[in-house]
Amino acid sequence: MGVSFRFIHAADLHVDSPFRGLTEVPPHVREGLGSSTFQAVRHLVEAALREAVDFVVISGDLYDMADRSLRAQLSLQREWQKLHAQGVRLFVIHGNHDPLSGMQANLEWPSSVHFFGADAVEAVPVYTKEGELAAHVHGISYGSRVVTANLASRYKPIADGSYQIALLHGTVDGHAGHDPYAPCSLAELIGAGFQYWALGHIHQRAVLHRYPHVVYAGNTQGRHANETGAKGCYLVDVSETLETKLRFLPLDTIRWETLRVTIAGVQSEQALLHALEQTIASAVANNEGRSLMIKLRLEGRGPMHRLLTDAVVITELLGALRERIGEFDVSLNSVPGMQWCWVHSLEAATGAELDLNALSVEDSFTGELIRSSNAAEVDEQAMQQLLEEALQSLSSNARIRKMVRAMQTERAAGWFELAKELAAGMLTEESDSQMESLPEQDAGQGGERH
Ligand SMILES: [Mn+2]
Repeated sequence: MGVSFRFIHAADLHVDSPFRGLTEVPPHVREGLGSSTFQAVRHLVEAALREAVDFVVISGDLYDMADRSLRAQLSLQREWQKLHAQGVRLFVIHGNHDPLSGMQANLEWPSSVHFFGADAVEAVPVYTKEGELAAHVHGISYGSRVVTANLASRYKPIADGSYQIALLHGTVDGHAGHDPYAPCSLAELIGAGFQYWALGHIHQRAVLHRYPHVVYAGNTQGRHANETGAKGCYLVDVSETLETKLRFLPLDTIRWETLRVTIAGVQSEQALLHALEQTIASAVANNEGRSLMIKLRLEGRGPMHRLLTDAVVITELLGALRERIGEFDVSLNSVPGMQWCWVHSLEAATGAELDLNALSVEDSFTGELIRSSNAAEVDEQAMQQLLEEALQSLSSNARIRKMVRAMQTERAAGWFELAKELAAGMLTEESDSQMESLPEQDAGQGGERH
């Protein structure tokens, strides 16, 4: 029999992340974003004390930059002192964003904080507040930014019946869109003899396996439009029989969301604006009191499509929405430090009203286009060839070529579908407008097929 204990697993705090590339952001939003990664750490410590955990583990990337900002270091020092004062131990490994080689201020850290070194995997016993041996925490930090070696294979459990926790900053089974640092396989982690792999590096939280547990805590605060949804840490309860229970605790102050709005059935600008506002209002109401960074994405097919292909219209619509959000709930946006929402972008991925099925049987150029694209969609080689031909004019620039290639593998099918609809839409619209300009008797003849 072991002892029951409770700990928090967090990772990827990225304290003092800069929020670049956001234009036209009002001061309260800019300030909110700037302090959000700091706020998440305060929430982490509050949660640890509120939930009376025995210890906390953090699996790398505490700082956003290898050369840590002084503000970030002082903030963490202050927060860790609160844990120390309550007898809560903290175990830290550093990751690719904050390797040990980075510039660090000469600060005194509370003695209860354990920073793992980069030379070897170290195992540290950890005790409950009552002084019983609860677990061993194993870890190794990144010495420099790029670690391509398999670190997981260096972890060896201590077979004394205590719970074995391994802190690792790395990539399990490869992960699209992430630097493949410290790569390892899930099978390898499962077979290593540990009860809990506390992982960091991938910012989307995920429980990859239970018994043994292999867990990404995800980051504590979303940092851009692609890090959507609630962000936080896992509260882990271990029973005397080593039963392990996880509970997600949100720590974020600002949430990034993509809200999809369909234009199907929307007949006017007024109705479109109304639909967008309704979507925003309900997202705000369902956001657990957090501030909201919103990307609006218009989708579907409908009569408003043609209007939305005009970039000026999109810009004006976005501007109008930003103004109206400020008005439709004054209490939401005017009190400093209170919950707010901001639409950081509006994009239209809409289509004209088309009946692709009906068009595909037409004996016309449009029909032929749809038929051949339908055929290519199920034939990867044909699709690749068409894409390569289409993108040839871009391939003279090495950087663009590289970028296109990287995107191509992931998105080819999506692009193709989009291109088909776009082309069919353009052709249909063109023939519509030609029809309008033709004298009636000519339009009516239509005997010859092209
Ligand atoms: Mn990270």
